[in-house]
Amino acid sequence: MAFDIEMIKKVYAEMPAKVEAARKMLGRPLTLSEKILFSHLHSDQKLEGFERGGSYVDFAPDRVAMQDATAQMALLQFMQAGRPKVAVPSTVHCDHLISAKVEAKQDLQVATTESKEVYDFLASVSNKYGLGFWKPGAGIIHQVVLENYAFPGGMMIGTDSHTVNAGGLGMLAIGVGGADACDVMAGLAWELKWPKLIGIKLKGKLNGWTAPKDVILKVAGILTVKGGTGAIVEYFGEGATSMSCTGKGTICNMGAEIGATTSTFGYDASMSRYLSSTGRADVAALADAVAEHLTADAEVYANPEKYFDQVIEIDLDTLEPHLNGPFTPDLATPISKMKEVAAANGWPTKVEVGLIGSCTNSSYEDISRAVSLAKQVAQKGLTTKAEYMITPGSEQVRYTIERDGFLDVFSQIGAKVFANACGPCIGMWERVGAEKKEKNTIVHSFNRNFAKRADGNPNTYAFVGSPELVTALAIAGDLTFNPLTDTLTNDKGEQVKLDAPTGDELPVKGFAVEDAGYQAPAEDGSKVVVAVDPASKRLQLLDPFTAWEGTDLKALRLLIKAKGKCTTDHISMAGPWLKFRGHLDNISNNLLIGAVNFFNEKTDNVKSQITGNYDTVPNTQRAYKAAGIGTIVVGDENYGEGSSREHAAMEPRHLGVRVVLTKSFARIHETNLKKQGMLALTFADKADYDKIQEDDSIDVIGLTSFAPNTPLTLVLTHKDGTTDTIKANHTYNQQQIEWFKAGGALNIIRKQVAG
Ligand code: MIC
Ligand code: SF4
Repeated sequence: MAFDIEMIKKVYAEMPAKVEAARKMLGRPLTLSEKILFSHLHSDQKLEGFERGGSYVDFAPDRVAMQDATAQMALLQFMQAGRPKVAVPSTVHCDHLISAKVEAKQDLQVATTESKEVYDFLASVSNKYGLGFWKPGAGIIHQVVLENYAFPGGMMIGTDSHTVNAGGLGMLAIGVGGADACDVMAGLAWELKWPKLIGIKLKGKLNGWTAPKDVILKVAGILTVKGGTGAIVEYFGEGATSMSCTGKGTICNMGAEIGATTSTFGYDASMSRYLSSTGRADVAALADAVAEHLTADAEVYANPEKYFDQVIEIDLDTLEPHLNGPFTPDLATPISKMKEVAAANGWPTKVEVGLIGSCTNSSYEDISRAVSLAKQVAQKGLTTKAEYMITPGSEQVRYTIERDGFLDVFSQIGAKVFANACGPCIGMWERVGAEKKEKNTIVHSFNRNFAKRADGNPNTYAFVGSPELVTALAIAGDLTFNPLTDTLTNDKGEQVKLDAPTGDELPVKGFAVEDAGYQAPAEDGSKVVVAVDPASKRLQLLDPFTAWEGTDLKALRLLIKAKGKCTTDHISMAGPWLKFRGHLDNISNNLLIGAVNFFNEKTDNVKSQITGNYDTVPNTQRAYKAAGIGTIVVGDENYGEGSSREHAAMEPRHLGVRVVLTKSFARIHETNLKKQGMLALTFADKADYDKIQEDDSIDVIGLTSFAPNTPLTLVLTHKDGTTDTIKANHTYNQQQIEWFKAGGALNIIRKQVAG
């Protein structure tokens, strides 16, 4: 039986009436996204015709998921909220803290010793407050959620940007910071700006070498890393219904890379098959009974232009396999053009390593299709030129592919199988020789390829492709190899072609697993004690941040003016720093160390206005803090793109940064800053970015009358005594202004829950 089946029954029982009420109120057919949004309004939220991209709306999500690297902060905050138990079904997944070094078993053992304190903390908090706990080795959060918890028409939030993966099962699943998760677990409403809607019609059917991944690689090329901001992407058409459920998951997963709030697909037979094969025929039967509400009204998909803000059409019959990269997931190149493009850009074309798996692409189907290529190596007398590595998404997938002989086939081409965890996808790859910083190319089926992300080497050129294409390129050892047209030389000196991949959507013999790695919480958790050692280097209980002083902010110093791409990986790096995710003061030592200083083009090297000398960003900021001087961080476009990690907002808050002023923000990061009581502002005139000078002292005027839709004024006093006055916009609503005044949202929740 499925987890939380009573909750799912309740959602479906209430859905028809809620959908009908919304349809009547709007007087028009509804998209699937609207049906799910309207049927999850919080009970205190009045039903009205919300403005897309305008209205802030309160929702009541069905569930919460957290992974170990973000759960620590989310749960440390939850512990302050004063509730005995979580208000909605919630789970914790241990996946981010496991390094990929030797192979699964050994690596897992190292992690469970190294991170014992953190795992024990997460297990005992889960036990106490009623959360399901998935042990290290159980799998990657999004795969485990898809296999166990996601359900069509549901709404969930998760403290990871790729929570959106569950859109593959027809959910609205949204990535948030830990403070948002804390609200929902505490029984409060969750607020989101009513999203815009992008409709993507998939014409034709996938065939040959083309995979679901290529759909999202193509979409990323069209929309870029910013194009989905504030929008839900809804896929439909023949290409959607003819694709597997896990393939849909891949597409939704990587929707995070276009900044989309989330992506989703209407309920169809592929989802029903997936639910049944993962032991949830009961959920499939319930979904079948309300199927008409789990997809858009027919008129919507017949005339999408009338109902979506933007419509994109992709023809799967002619879609080519793509490779996106390097250094950004939206630089899309069809494989047939790679020869030319790589030569023009000077990208190294020898593929050193091919990596498949991760939360994005580790379904049974993905692996079986990759296996069909690996088998051809022996059959055709080839040798695999690059190293090849696999990170299975869950123990259930791993166990099943081992049973079905796939791991044996992979081992024949020299593959290494890492633990069911994030590993190389998040810098937890102890790659031999990475410290030499050599220029080199890798290909992987993950979702992100920002600089240094996989192995810490800034000169690793990482390209994202489908598991099938990654496997073919690893066999060829060449980035420009086009398996559709090119041949390889075999051991007899003959020219051979790889046959197009084939595979099974789901295991013919069904999924199997011995120990899935789940631990249920105690019935009565009140006696469970959660201990945090005050001397711990990895965990630190939180102190509330101080409230706003009630005045304008005067004489803030510029900490850094970041140039160009500044993702959450630049603001709060992962890899070796993941171990401090539960210790705010220690992790603050990575504050903005990856950001490029506009004035000297260096990373982690900024001028201190106290000493006039250059030092690291954390040292400089700690000196300002000690001197009681507030500071400001200035950023470029889409600042905070990427992860949901709220550390990127809590670190500057903890160290005394008061304002982050940018040309634009990524959604989750902007909310995280607001939640932690920071001022997140944008230039009213983007050209004013150029007016910010290295020695500026900056006043923020207008805070005593801080109000929604009213810009603030910034006065920049330059070193030579001249000044510039500029306008800064913000998107704070009244509630969010209260967070700012209270010094952070948590200070308010604490009062609400106590009262
Ligand atoms: C990522 O893919 O960047 C991560 C690591 O999963 C993050 C979460 C984190 O920083 O802990 C994400 O995507 O939100
Ligand atoms: Fe883990 Fe990578 Fe997925 Fe993030 S994107 S959850 S790091 S596997």
